[in-house]
Amino acid sequence: MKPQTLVSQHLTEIAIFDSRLDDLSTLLTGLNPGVEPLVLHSEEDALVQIAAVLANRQNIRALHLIGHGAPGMIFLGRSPITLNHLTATQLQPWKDALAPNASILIYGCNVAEGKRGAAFMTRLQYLTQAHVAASTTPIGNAAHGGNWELDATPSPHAVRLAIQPAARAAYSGILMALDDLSADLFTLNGSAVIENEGGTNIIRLTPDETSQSGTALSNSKIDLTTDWTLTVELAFGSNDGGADGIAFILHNDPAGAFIVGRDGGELGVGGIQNSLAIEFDTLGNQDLNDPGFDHTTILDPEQYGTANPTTITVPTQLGVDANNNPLNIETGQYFVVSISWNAATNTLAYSFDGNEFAPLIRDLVATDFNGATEVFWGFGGGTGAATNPQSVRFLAGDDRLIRTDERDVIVAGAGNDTVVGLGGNADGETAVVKSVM
Ligand SMILES: [Ca+2]
Ligand SMILES: [Ca+2]
Ligand SMILES: [Ca+2]
Repeated sequence: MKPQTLVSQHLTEIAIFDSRLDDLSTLLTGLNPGVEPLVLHSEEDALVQIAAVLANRQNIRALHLIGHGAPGMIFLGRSPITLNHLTATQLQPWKDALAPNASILIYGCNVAEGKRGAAFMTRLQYLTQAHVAASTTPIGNAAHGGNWELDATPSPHAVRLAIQPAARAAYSGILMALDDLSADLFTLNGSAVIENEGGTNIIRLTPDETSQSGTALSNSKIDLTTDWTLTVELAFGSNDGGADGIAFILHNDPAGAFIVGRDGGELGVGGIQNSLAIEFDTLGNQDLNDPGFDHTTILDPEQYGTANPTTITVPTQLGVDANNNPLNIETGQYFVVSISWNAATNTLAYSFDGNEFAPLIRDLVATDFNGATEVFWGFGGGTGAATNPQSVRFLAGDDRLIRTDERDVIVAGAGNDTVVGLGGNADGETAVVKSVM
């Protein structure tokens, strides 16, 4: 036997951390002796980084993945690893480096939860031939509802945590991705992805690239026979010369949550049927009769590309700046947007950064939704020749956002990916409205 073979047969473990974890030093210093730490760069693809580290390695006994989680996904590096990323090609370096009967332990909240989580586990196990363990519940500090038990595993003896008990007890954070909100709520289409931004997970509707369109659409419908209020935060990028903006949409398109509209000035919602939108528009399109300043209007996305006007209410500036000029919203900051529906008076009202606009009073069910009293809701974004990164963020711990009953996560990747055949949407269930304010 050659000496280098003896060296390579030294069994080892690698703990791979997402750099954005709170209190990371507690976890790093609390590793078992002999476990190699690797902290991933947040701006680079995790699978590429892990493959580089595993290249030419053999007999790795355990890989520990530590990052924020949600059902069927773990947030490592630039974007989350979801079922769509688990391919034989991507995981060949893992398979080559792992020892027989090796373990992959995933420390992220709820990664193994539900059908989506189970499918993620099964595919990872199949492609790596390792024992895979993860949790169906939150991981982390007990005060936040967490623990450190990886309860989902086919082989409990293979679950040997890399982080020592004292460090687990001392860890203050929780490895939850989304404040129990957006992953369960939305299907992401087109360019939309979930990204971690300074420790908070947000939906990036468009990257800062040309000709993008993305939507985040609810998996459950919202009921127009009840009153509701939605409150979210929107950001439009920081290039005033950029474009095109974000639209809130309500719709009853036959494609349900699995649709993205046209890009550019149509804000990712153009062409979605049986729909109504509120736009926050950062580019004056002459062909759409836009004013030259950043503006808002309620409009009909079906009318884009027709001879009819899209606008229903008069386009209005979103606020005023210190010089009493129309407010520029391409400042990089998040603005609070609140949208409410009064069923008795058929009134759709909304505010942006505290400014209220002319409400729309009309029978949306008959006029816009082809008779449907329950419709999908969500957000679209578009870029054209001019670009900006455009994002939706949810107010942490704020239950003014409409909540639904528990859902499988459905996340489509960039482009026109087919959503993996898991979970259901458009099953006719009604969103449960909590704490309407
Ligand atoms: Ca602009
Ligand atoms: Ca526009
Ligand atoms: Ca602007």
